[in-house]
Amino acid sequence: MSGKPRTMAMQIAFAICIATSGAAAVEQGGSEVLIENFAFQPATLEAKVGERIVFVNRDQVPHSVVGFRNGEEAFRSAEYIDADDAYSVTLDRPGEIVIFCGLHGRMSAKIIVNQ
Ligand SMILES: [Cu+2]
Repeated sequence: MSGKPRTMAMQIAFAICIATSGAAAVEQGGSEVLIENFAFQPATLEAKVGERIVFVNRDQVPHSVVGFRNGEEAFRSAEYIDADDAYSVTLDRPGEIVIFCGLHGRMSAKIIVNQ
């Protein structure tokens, strides 16, 4: 087995992992956002860089999570987070993130990420 290409592929995979799924070893504690009654709870959350946020769908219908920072997409869950499923993301930089559900545009929340 040649180590090098595989190592690089793993590094890339790890970087993507940090950006999108949050399954990173750098997490320092974390917070939970519930998706319940077609709303994110809490509607506003303060968090820190490096913190892992877990979105849990408590509704009996699918939802999704899309985060925007300065009008640009910062992260996006799978198209459907099914009932009692979860999606997590690790916050990689400070700023304000507006969260939407990709399926129900009126559902929104805010995460304020502090340094
Ligand atoms: Cu939804």
